[in-house]
Amino acid sequence: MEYFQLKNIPNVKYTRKYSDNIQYGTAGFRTKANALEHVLYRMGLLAVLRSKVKNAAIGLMITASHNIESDNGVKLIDPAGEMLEASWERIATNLVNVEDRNLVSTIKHIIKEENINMSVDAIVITGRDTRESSPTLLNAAVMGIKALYGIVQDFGIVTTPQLHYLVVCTNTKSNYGDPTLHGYYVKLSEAFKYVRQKQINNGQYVAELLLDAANGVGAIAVKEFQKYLGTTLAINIYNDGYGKLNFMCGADFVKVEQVPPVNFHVKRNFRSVSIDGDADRIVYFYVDEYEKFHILDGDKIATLIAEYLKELLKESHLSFQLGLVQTAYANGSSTDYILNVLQIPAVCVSTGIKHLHNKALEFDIGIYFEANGHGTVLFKETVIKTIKEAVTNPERSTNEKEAASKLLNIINMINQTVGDALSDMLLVETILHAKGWDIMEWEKMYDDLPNKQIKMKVYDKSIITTTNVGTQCITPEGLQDAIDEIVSQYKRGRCFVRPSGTEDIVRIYAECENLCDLDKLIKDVASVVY
Ligand code: NG1
Ligand code: ZN
Repeated sequence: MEYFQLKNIPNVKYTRKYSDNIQYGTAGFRTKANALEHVLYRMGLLAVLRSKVKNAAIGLMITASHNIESDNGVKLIDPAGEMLEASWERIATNLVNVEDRNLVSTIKHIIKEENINMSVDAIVITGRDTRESSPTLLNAAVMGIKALYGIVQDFGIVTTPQLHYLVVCTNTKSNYGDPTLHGYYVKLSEAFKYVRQKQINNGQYVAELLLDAANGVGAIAVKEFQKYLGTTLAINIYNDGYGKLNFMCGADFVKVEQVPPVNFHVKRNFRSVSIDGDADRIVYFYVDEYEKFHILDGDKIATLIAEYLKELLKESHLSFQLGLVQTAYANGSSTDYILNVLQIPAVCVSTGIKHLHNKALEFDIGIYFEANGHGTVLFKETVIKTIKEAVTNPERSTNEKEAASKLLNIINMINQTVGDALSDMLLVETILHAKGWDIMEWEKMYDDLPNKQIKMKVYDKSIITTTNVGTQCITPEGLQDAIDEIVSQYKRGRCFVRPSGTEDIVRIYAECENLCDLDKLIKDVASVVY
């Protein structure tokens, strides 16, 4: 393409109206929705360039996940479902922040530097959450995509994991699944129903749960799932879209506040779940007969999955290298359990799904979960091939073949393209069903250390910089020493401070052996952050 065809760029409607710089952060660009139109237009342009470079379809998702309704955001999804490559995050940040008069020259520069063949067709697969601002932002992105002659395949309102799935299926030409929403629901629900077969309840396990959908897109997806699941799982949905998005509900609220969501009919000792605003996170919880709240978070989900996979591998006499990837927000007890009881390697990486996903790819079977409930399991192609062979191998015993067949169905139930609240829910339900467990039985796997997370507004969060997967402050000088001094006074104490990559706040996480010490520990640390 000759450069003169860039003459309609920038589009007058989408000029840069804000002078503040914005960063491609933990999950793309996120800020107040009304400051994002030019960002979406430019990300549309960039998605086309990325698609041409990779000669594959690229995803563009409009969401701000668990953030408040007035925020919004955008992220690009690479061809195999991964988050955008780090070097392109820098390109994106630069492109979004340049002056309008430098936009064309910046595009030309990217084309030259990345050696982009502009004659290659570009496909951008778009999706959005239920936020009021999302349609306007989608229009801006589409204008950007069309300005560089890209092809738009819009799937409308979808969950973030559904969009990852659609990108992967489009690029792998049906190897992973059918690139439609129907294909997504069929793939996951058929595998779920097959494992359960005719026996819907088992032991203490009852096939019914309460679900808080955060008033987000997850409510739409769950209702759709219900059609495919039939009577195999009864899901009672609360916060299904009529209330305010993520307001006192959803997985982030329940995990951080450690209380049930609003507008939720709590049933004592009853299995309940909360998903977040774009349905990529899930936590389980229940309230006991003494009104005590119990949370079973991403760590508990990861350990449950790891233990079950280990059992199935043993039963099928298959041997693969299992690994579990966490972040520093993982409860210390979960890491001890993984290392000492499950005897599986546990690796800690920086916050943000891309770090977990990339690390998990290093194992034959890599399980990754953030404590907030965002995670999935990745199986190497060679592993899947071996399991498939085991299912039909006449030299194997019936037991071995059955275990291998269960493994295969579990693989089909998992959205390997990214953490997916609904796929994770089907997986947890399958495991609890297989074990005949209720939620109390599952909780007994290990006891969480008392823990707390708070958000702090500071004048400028960029003053705090960190190292060692976000657990040690480098600046401001002296801050880490002060934190270490406080933490050393608490038994099994651990506390760290890092600036959020998705909100204009600083996060403080603390855990220690005694619940009665926890508030003091976190308050003392908060007082030195000011
Ligand atoms: P930040 O805001 O950078 O802490 C949060 C979550 C991440 C990840 C992203 C994207 C915590 C402590 N942090 O990132 O794990 O999920 O949002 O949604 O939960
Ligand atoms: Zn989310």
